[in-house]
Amino acid sequence: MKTAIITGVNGQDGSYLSELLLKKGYRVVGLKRRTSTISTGRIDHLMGNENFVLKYHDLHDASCTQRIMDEFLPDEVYNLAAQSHVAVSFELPDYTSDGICRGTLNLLNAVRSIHGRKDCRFYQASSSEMFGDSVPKSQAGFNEDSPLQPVSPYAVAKVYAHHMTQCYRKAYGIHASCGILFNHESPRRGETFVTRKITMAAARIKHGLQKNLFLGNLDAKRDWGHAADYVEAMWRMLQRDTPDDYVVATGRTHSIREFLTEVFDYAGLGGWEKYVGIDSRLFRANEVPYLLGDSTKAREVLGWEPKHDMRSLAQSMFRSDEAMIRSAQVAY
Ligand code: NAP
Ligand code: F7E
Repeated sequence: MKTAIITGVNGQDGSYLSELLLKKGYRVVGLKRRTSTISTGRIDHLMGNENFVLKYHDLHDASCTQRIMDEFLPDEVYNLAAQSHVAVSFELPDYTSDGICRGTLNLLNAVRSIHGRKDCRFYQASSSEMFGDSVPKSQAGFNEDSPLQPVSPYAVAKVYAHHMTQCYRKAYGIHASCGILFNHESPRRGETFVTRKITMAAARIKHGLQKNLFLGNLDAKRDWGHAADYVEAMWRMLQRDTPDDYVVATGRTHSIREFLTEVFDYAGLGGWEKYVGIDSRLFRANEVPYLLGDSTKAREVLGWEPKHDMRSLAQSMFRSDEAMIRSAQVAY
């Protein structure tokens, strides 16, 4: 039985990846940080599985990282933990950078320390935010060779972690791969990211629980896929004989405005303009205006393909949020 360690296990991607690996027969050691309120909603359904182990860990705690690595001698490590909100990273630049930079380095050092005792493979959650405000040279979008031009503390930190992972791969022969994932969402997406904010608001407006929705820049464009599809690509990267970096994306881009239209029309609410206001406080100090990913390499080398597009994603997120409201109404 293979053992995989997942940092940020209770996050959106951690929950889907845990499900995938447990189905494949892995023992999953999920790492979560201590929070003052319970934060296991996305993984509660896995707690009864005897192959699922939950341990406390924090990106900022190097000794804990090393101890866990020595205790479990994992076959695979997926580094998904991060303060992952771009807008928040402008308010918490030190905290965001420390966690992503130092936290990734702690993990790489811990993997290096067991190298030789164990063929341990490492996955780094790199991000399309690293392309920043640059313009793709090809119409197909950004690929693995596109220049990185980060414009937020979050993205700058992710570039550091990305390069450090490549550095440890070259210097020490560690099987370390970076997935440059474009935005991926799901019904489990955090409630302050724009897609989930929109689907939750539409469901609440439809059921009379909310009147308005306030958003920032509606013109930014994103290449949105489904998180369940994207964790499959992470796993495939670590099954290759050779470590490498891969862009994971749908190859389609849409504005926030288009996502709003899709959700509000699907909800039967008609034009979103009746409900949506613009709040200048939700604009960012720097914006990433346009993201489109060219995942040709992942498709050709990993045999990976996304199953969802923006439309099916938006609709499934709305349905899930509406179902939650309906079940709450029945309960009360
Ligand atoms: P997420 O839902 O925000 O999950 C992040 C996880 O990291 C949570 O479990 C969080 O714990 C944990 N975490 C935060 N700070 C930590 C710390 N100091 N120590 C230990 N754990 C900590 O993010 P996601 O969408 O699943 O994304 C997974 C990874 O992929 C992240 O690294 C993100 O930056 C990256 N990424 C995401 C996307 C995307 O579109 N989703 C695209 C590219 C890259 P709490 O629940 O306690 O906060
Ligand atoms: O913003 C605009 C905002 O916060 C998307 C993270 O997973 O993907 C994610 O980062 C766009 C931006 O995601 C609101 O200005 C307008 O242009 O949903 P988001 P993100 O910043 O793209 C990347 C790939 C990651 O790696 C990150 O971890 O939507 N926008 N109005 C808004 N965004 C938010 N959050 N809230 C608004 O009210």
